[in-house]
Amino acid sequence: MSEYTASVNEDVVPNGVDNGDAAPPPSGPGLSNVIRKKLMGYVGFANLPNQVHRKSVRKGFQFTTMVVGESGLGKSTLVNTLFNTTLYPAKEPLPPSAERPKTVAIESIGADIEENGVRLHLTVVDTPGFGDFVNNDDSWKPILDNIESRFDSYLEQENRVNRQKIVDNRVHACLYFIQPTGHSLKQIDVEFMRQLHTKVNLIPIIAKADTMTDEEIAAFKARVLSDIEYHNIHIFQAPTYDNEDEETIAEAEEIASKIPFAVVGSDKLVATPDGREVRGRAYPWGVVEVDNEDHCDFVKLRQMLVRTYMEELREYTNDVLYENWRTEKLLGMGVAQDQTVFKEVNPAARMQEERVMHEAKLAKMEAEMKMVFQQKVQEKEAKLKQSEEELYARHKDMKDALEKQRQELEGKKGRIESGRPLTPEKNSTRRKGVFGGR
Ligand SMILES: Nc1nc2c(ncn2[C@@H]2O[C@H](COP(=O)(O)OP(=O)(O)O)[C@@H](O)[C@H]2O)c(=O)[nH]1
Ligand SMILES: [Mg+2]
Repeated sequence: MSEYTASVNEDVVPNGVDNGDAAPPPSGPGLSNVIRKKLMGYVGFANLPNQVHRKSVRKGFQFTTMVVGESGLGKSTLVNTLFNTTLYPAKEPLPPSAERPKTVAIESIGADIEENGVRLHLTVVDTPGFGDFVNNDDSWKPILDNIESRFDSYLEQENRVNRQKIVDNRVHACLYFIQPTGHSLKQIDVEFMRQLHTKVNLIPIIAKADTMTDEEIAAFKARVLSDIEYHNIHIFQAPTYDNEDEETIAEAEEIASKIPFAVVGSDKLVATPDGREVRGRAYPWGVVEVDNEDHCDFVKLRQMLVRTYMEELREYTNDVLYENWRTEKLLGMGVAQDQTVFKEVNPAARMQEERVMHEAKLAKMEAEMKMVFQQKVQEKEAKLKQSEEELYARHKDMKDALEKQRQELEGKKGRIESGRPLTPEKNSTRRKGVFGGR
C-alpha cells in the first residue's frame, strides 16, 4: 500500500462554475485555506501512466466528476469512499424550521491528490437540492446550464492567442444516483438522463445497494437498463479496441456487465467478525464491505471511473460531447466549418478547380451585366412611351381647344352676317332685372 497525501482545497462556489482556480496545485500565498489530509489507503489512479503518455503524467491530470441524485442517497459518502478522503465532512441535518433552498445549487470542491508521483487535480461537482422540491420538473436545467457554461469557458480559452495554459473544467463523468426502489426509473431520472446524455458521460448508479437483496438488485438492474434502452438514453460505454489481449477484454466485459453499478458507500472502518478492519457498514446481522466484490459493485465502479477509463472519459468528453456542442453552437451563430481546410491539396486539381471557379465567376458577371443593360433599356423605353403618350394627349387637347374656338368664331360670323346684335341677352337681362351682375 502506498503512502501519499492529498491537499483539499475547499473551493465552494454555489450556483456557479468554479473559475479554474480550483484545479492548479494550491501553492500560492493566497491559498491559506488548503487542508492537508492523509489518505487512508490506495485509490488506484497511479495506474494512469498506463492509460496515457508520460507528458501528461508530469503535468498532472484535470478530472471533474459530477454527482447528481436526490439528497440522502449517499452521494457525498460515495465521493469520500471513491477518493478515500473526507472531501465532504459529515453534515448536520437541517432543523425542521430552517429555511430550505428553493433551487438546485451547484457546488464544486477541488482536491489535489498525488499518488506515486502522479498528480490528479480532482474536482467534484455536487448538486444539492436536485429532486428535493414539490415540483422537480426543471431540476435538470441548472445542471445542464452548468455543464454548458463549462464548455463555454473551455471554448473561450481555446480561442485565446495563448493556449498553453488551458484549464479543463469540463465535467468528464456524471454519477447519477438512482434510488433503490426496486421498481423502475422515476420520471425525474428519465428526464434528467434524456436532457443530459448528449452533454456528459452518464454513469448510472444504484445507491445504497445494501438495502436490497441480491435477487432484488439483479431484477432492478434489468428494469433500469430496459428503461434506459426504451428512452434511447446513451450511457457511457467503455470503448473496446481491436488488438486487445483476452484479459483486458474480459475485464472490460466484467465492468460493463455491472452497469448500473449497485454500490455501498462508507468512509468508516468497521471490524468484521473474523477480526479484519474494513471500510463498510455494520449491521446487527453482519458487515457489508465496500471493497468486497461479493458485497457490491463499488470496486468495479472505481475501476471504471479511476483506474481503467479515466482517460477514456476525458477523451470522449473532448472528442465527442464537447465537439458536438461546439459545432452546434457555432452553427447556431452562423459560423460554418470550412471543410476545405481538411482537404489534401493536389496542385493540378486545385488549378482546375480554380479555373472552373474563375469561369463561373466571369459567366456570372456577364449575366449580371446583361441583366443590368436590359433593365436600363426597358426603363428608357418605358420613359419614352410615357412622354409620347403625354405629347399625344397635349396635342389632342390643343386640337380640341382650337376646334372649339373655331366653332365659336363660326357662330359669331354667322350672326354678324345675318345682322343680329352680338349680345342680345345682355339687354334683356337688364330690363327684367331678374339676374344680377353680368
Ligand atoms: N444504507 C446505506 N446508507 C448510506 C450509504 N451511503 C450513505 N449512507 C447514509 O445515508 C445518509 C446520507 O448520506 P450523504 O452522503 O450525506 O447523502 P447525499 O445527500 O446524497 O450527499 C448518511 O446517513 C449516510 O451515512 C449506503 O451505501 N448505504
Ligand atoms: Mg451531500
